[in-house]
Amino acid sequence: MHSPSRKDFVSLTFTGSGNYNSKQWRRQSCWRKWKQLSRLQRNLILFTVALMLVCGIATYPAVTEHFRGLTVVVKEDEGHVLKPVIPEVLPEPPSAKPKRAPHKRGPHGPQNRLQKKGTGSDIQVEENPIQDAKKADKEEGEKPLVNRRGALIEADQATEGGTAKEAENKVDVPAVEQKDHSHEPEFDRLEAVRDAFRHAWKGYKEFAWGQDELRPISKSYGEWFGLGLTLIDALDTMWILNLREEFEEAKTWVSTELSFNKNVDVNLFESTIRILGGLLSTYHLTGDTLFLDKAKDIGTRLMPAFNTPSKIPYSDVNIGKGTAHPPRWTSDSTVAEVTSIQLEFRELSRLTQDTRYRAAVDEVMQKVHKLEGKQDGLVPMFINTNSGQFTHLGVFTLGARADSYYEYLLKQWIQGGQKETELLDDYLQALEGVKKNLLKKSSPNSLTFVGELSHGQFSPKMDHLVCFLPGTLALGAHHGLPADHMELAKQLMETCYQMYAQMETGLSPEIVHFNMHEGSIRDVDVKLADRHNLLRPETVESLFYLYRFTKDRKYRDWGWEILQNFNKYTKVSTGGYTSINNVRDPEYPSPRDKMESFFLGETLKYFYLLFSDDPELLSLDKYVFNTEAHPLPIWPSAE
Ligand code: DMJ
Repeated sequence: MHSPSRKDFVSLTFTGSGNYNSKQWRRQSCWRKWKQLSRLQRNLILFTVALMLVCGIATYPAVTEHFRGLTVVVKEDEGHVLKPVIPEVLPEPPSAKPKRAPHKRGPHGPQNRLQKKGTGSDIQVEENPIQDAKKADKEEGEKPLVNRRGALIEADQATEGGTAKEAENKVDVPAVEQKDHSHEPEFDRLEAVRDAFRHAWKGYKEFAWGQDELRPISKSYGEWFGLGLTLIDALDTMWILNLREEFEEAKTWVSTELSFNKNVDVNLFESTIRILGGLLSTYHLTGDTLFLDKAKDIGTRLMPAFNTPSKIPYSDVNIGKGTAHPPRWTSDSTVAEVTSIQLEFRELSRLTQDTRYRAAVDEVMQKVHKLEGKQDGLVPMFINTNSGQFTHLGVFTLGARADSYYEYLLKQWIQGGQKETELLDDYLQALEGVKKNLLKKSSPNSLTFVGELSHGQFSPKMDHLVCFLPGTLALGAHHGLPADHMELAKQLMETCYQMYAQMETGLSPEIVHFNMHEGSIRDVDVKLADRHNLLRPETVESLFYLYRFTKDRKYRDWGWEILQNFNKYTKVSTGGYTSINNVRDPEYPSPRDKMESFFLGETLKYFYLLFSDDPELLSLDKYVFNTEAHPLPIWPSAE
């Protein structure tokens, strides 16, 4: 705002006759002014101009690097040369190539059919680097497996000073064992995941230590909550991948630097799933009460969010001041956000014997259960914190803003020992709603997909976020829900894989639109604005569930392809991985300069679990993963 006394105006000076715009007039006038200056003034101006020129030349490469995604590479024989970041991503070490087991069933289905047809599709199958990689893999063939680093993995199971036993609030959950995986047929793939984690961690450690997110291209960081988000999100991944040194460093940071007594606004959902969830699962895996204490601290600080007229929580909390508020522009909260914090707060109550956390989140579920405005069990995307009613009625999606509502219905039922039938009923009904309203087939390859509904109008739009669904369906079937859930899971898994395989980089965009008209050339269209990939986990997550339950190796091979493509197109040579803007341009995928915390918290963890042959490594009969891939125990049946 301007102060009242200030006036903005444009001053125009008319020079009467003569063309003041003419070059000659300007040249003469400048020269006259120059001559009028003293010698000292002239020297000063000349010196400043020279200085600016020198600075400009010196900083030019750094500036252009930032804007063009280039990085300076020093080669011994060539001096400094500029290379695009993405081609400069580190190549896979040859030994990390997949060693195919003799019974391997390679990727098949619509993608292969597309290749054979040779239609006018704009997917350049022949020139596709993924296809080339596949060919190379085939040639490498069925070589015997060689364990490269077997001896390096230690089965050290010690937890920090046996503190779990000394804890005030004793919990009888055994710390997860660290096993030697070197004998496993997938050992090289596991090592590739560990390498990827180390590379991501290297960037984070060097340029963003203790900050929320790494910006790997500019070698800097971004702050969201100012709470070391990536570090906390990654704690249990490091434990599971047996990266003990990295884990210990991070733990020291948690114990000495992490403080929640900060005047910052945090998003209730994001900090619950990433921070509270990450701390609780790390406590369970390690038995170290440091993490439980921190979990209790953040959980308590988030509680003011529930002080609303309706008891539907606000989206934001100031964890230092203990105040909460909705976003500035509305008093609505997002349905997925208020219904996907339950696993964490319920577990916090169980561990602390303080019932307030669970009471708050259970009340939300009970309210949502009874609400009007659902369609066949499908929920709208917004809920008002004053009235407690759904708003923006008539729009239904399994993507952004609704996705994890469905996931948490099932997972809470599993967590609580399968007793809370309301949750199960809502889940089953919602799935019927999906089948009736949102499930369709694409053309030409009949891929089953989940679209969206807006006031009765179907849209064939599917977010990558929806790819959590195959995994959730499979998990339900594993826990005794109808077998057709598993059939649907397999079909949707194929679709999610195709969302990667049909792209030129082999990486899925954020959103696709499926073709439904007969005679379409290809199944998937991607709008210009939707071509980004944020290193999201959902497809890898589902591949993990599908492999665990079916043991069909194709799911691992699909995951392996995806990991290689992350390495090819998103790995930044100086450390870290970056989200990209364009999955359709393998020449220049256009780095976005951000590594999301869930890449370490979820994506890499699910890759590792997908390739691990140890069904006891986070058994799905003992653990349930929160929506940020943090495993929490399934409660013993007595509770
Ligand atoms: C994560 O924070 C969680 O998986 C959430 O449920 C959805 N968004 C991201 C990952 O895509």
